[in-house]
Amino acid sequence: MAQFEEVSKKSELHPKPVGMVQQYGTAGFRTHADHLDHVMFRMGLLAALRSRNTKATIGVMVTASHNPEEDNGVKLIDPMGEMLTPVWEVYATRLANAEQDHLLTVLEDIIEKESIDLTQEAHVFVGKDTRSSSARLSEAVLDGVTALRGHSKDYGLVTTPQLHYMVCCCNTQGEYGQASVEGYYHKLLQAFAELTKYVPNRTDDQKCLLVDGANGIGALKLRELVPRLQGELLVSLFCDSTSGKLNHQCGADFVKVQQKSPKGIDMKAGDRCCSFDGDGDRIVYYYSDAEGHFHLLDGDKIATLISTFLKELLTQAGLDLNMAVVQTAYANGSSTRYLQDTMKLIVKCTKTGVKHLHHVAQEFDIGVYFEANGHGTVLFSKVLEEKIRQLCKDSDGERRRVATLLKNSVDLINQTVGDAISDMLLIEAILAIRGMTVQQWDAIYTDLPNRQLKVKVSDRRVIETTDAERKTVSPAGLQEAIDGLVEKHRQGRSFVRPSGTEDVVRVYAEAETQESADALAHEVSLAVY
Ligand code: NG1
Ligand code: ZN
Repeated sequence: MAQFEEVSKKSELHPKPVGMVQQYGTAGFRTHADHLDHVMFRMGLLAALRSRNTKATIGVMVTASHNPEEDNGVKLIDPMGEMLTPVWEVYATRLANAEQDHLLTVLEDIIEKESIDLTQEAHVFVGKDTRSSSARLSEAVLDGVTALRGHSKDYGLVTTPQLHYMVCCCNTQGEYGQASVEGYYHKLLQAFAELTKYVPNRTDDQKCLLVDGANGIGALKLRELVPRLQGELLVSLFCDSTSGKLNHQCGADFVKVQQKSPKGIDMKAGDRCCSFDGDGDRIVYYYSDAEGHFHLLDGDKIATLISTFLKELLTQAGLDLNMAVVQTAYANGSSTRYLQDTMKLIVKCTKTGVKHLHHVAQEFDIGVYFEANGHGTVLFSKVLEEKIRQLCKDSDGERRRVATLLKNSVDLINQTVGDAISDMLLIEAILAIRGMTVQQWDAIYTDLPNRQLKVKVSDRRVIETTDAERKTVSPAGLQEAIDGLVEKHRQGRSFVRPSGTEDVVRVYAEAETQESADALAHEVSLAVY
């Protein structure tokens, strides 16, 4: 036990309130910041173990993304920049919930199960968002790493995808890029400049983009990046954290769920706008038309724009490779139909949570995945990356131009996880290359009107789902009731599922008209009670 003396001593400084139970969910641990100190310390311990277990650097990000300022959370990042593997999510939950006098027993159990050699070195990267609680909570993580004699590097204020990028760079010995914020900017800026280099005659109006930074870390980082875009993109930054509250009436989640523009943005008809979320891993676009109607371009529209662009390039380059778009049940029915029927792309549906989408996207040469809420990215197989590299070297003329566009698209995309900054630059580059306005992008297909609602129930876990969360299996009779309600609405579709991040049941409905979608969502909510 002598080897755990420091853990015992330090854990007394981060005591667990007796009886408190939390779960490592789709977004790690997430709750009111006052309940997280012991969880943070223990995630520092776990990261030091995971690092020894994988013989690689592990990341720990302190953030609660789009949740209100008072909340916070923590997620672990695995060696290639991906989400923590499921077995270790179970360890995370057990470690977080161990009562004070059981902590060492649970720790030893994990060490034994995974045959961890404590004499190995451990390396952990830590990052945090701009919440007022993030500074002290990330200190608790660092305490945990040190207590198990791990080495830590504190990146301070970074977006979630920036930390994922650092971890991946470090574990691939710089092959993915330099593991610094500067290295991240350098890679993205270079790829963006190359992509937009030959786009002729764009007016300032076409280069203008209004960005809502959700009063968070994304705004802070954009302020560093924008002056270096060399006038290729003219960004007006709103909700930039100088006055407003994080995620309050702004940010990607607010815009997506409320289907309206954020408070504080000064948008005129036709202006191209986008919103980040609180940790910079989600993005949605929007504009308002001459009649003042709000138009949202969510993750589904983004996936369509990107996959159409890449598919065309692949065809022009003569590369015959498999490509798929991965969605969740929240994807608008029109987007699925367009991708399948018009674009002839493979479309897959998975459970909510990016780790599920990421996993399926890895099965293809190009896997474009986006949640409707704007969280997503594109994955390229190693085989494809190599073919593109070869083509850049061996071809000339038009084929070489296309191969170079593909290469720079690969470099611009953060393949580790959804990234608002990287996605934004890619979207802007595609619109520029295709000479497309936001209205033309929006017109690719028309969304079915839809509505999302939250229902508070006494125990949301009684709802169990199947078929990528599109059907319920319990409680008995609920699915039949939903089917009966859906039948009454033209083009109706609806499903319910327990949220993994909030204590609510989420209801989704879409139908031919907004009135019909609203009515269906309301009727299904009543069936859930
Ligand atoms: P839950 O609370 O499980 O619905 C939400 C989002 C997910 C994902 C996670 C993690 C919706 C409907 N759900 O999950 O897509 O982003 O948060 O942040 O947007
Ligand atoms: Zn987020």
